Amino acid sequence: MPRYLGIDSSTQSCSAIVIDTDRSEVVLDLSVHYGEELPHYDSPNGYLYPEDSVAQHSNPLMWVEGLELLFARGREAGFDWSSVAGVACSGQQHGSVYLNAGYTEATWDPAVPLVDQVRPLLSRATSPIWMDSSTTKQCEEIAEAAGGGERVAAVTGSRPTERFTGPQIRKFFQEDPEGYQQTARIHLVSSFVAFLLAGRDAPIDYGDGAGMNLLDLAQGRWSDVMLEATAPGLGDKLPAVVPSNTRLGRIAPFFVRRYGVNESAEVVVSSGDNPNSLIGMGASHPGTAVVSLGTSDTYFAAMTRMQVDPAGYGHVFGNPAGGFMSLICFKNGSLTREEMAKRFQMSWEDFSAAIRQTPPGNNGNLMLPYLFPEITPRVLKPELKLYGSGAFRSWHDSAAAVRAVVEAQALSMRLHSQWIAERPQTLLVTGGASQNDGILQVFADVFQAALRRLSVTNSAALGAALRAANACSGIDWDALYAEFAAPEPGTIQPDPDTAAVYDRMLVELQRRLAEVA
Ligand code: XUL
Repeated sequence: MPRYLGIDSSTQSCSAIVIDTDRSEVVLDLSVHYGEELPHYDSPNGYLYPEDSVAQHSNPLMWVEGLELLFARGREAGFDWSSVAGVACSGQQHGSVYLNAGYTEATWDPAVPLVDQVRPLLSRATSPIWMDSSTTKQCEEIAEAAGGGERVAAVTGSRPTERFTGPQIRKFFQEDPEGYQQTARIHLVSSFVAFLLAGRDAPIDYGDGAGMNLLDLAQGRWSDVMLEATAPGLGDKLPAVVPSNTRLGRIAPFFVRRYGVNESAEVVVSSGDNPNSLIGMGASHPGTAVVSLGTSDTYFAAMTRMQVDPAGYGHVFGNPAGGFMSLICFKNGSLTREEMAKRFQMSWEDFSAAIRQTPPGNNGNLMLPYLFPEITPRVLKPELKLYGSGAFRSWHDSAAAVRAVVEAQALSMRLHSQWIAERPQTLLVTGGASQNDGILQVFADVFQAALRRLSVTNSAALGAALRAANACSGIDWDALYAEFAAPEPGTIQPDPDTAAVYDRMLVELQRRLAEVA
């Protein structure tokens, strides 16, 4: 039975993809939007507090109900769940779920909705998620106790970071010591879903575990120093940490009885959405980097040897295919590009044309493109700052302004990914803006790398399905990528004549950033 299920429990929705490895086909692709389909959780976008709140939580029961709904939807659509041989999950990174000691006794009763069986097991009603940045104090305390931010980065792959699970756990321990005391198990969103599927305790993998500021990434085990710096008795509350291809055994009988899943279907350990996406985009080998041009822009790539960003912006996670991966997040992505298009009333065709009309290097015009506070590099007072000709600086040169925003974004991405030893020969691009040829040519020239577009849309769920196939049947990554994650035909080649221009511009950008960041 060569069918494998990947489930992604993400911020706004959860989704399921089933791949058939014999037919090289995706045979099921569905999703449940929390805000629309589970309105009783009062979370139109999947979280509970207003968008601009520093604290951000979700109701973990919404994730449980969403998961069951996926199985129900599949059955309603006539999908035969008994054809699935293995399942793996992906979860939004960093979010955490808190269970009391009752979790050890949990055996899901097929006659009762899962959500009603999980409710009494929660020791904390809500789950902090990756959008929460309320733990600056805890990050400072952890850094202090563990020998400084750089030391923490050297061990865990990231400096203490507000949204990461360790600082969030510390905050819970400080604000609700009794709740912390009653917590017997702390899961990540991803391992929580594996716990639901397996119906018994589930470990955390190196991919998602690295997003906690708790894992000794090089050693592949929880770091005693980090556990101690975070909260008392934390080691006992965390599941085991294991490689990303670990099989956890059969799916819980609950899913067999209620939805007709095959009783011998195996559950594979979960991972985070970014590590899963690395797989779903076929990018787990060093030399290929993924550039995702979305609401935020992200850059991620496999790395063979663990290295950390000396500037402290980038993160290192476990690569599910072995080794490590980098992840760098730039907050000023599409919304900042859109601001330019709006300001000059341009369509995306006009936007592309503006880039074509202007030369690489933009006649010396340069922009610092910070419409919003930026995390890479840290810019707290956002501003669109212009340097260059008078017409450009007074916003009278629309074509130059458009090129400037894209060049600055691409150059900043190159600059802030330089700490990764492997230079990419190929960039795989995805996300809304990857449809724009003008934008892509700038990225190819700035990086002096060939660009290929990816057509995969739900890379996290697909990556989970590919991980299930790899772990359960041993099909190797290259064979899976060729069938399910091949980039679109055609390559955008860099123009070698632009290399020197962008080398110079990179130095100029760095100089300007030093003035504001
Ligand atoms: C990564 C991060 C986000 C979430 C989104 O560090 O915070 O990409 O994983 O789900």
